[in-house]
Amino acid sequence: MPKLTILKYPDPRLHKIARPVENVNDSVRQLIDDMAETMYAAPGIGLAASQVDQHLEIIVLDVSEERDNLRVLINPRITKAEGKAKREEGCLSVPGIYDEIERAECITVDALDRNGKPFTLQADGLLAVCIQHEMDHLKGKVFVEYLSSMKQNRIRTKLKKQARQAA
Ligand code: GNR
Ligand code: NI
Repeated sequence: MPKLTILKYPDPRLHKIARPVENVNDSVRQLIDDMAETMYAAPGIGLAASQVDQHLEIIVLDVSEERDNLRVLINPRITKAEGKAKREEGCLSVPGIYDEIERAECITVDALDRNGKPFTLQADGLLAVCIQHEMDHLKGKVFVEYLSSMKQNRIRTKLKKQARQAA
């Protein structure tokens, strides 16, 4: 069992804004390892620290079929975004809800790796979608907030009911 718990929408802690990591030290690396374990166990293709109530700019991702290509982005910044693409998204913090969201098609991202070393990544397709989805979490934004308020209300009601029944 992974030791981290994923917050579920509409938990207000999902709306906290993450702060940049100042020093990529062993405690940051421990959090990254725990996040990766939690993402793989879920299973999901990405996880933002915000989702496990750690409000630091840290993302883990793995969009590979084989689940053997973990990517870690610390303090990510999008430096270039081109095109638009619509794709169905889901979220581990909003279980059972899927809807189409429009995002940039191709992005260039600067970030730090798990050793604090800067790198630049160009992404398109599912990886680009996932990075933008995770960066939204760091800003306190959950994908359902792009949907109409009627859809958001329905989702809130459904998830509150699910949480009640689970309790
Ligand atoms: O596991 C996930 N799948 C997914 C599918 C389409 C678009 C985005 C995602 S991210 C999601 C994991 C998650 O909630 N990350 O924040
Ligand atoms: Ni998510």
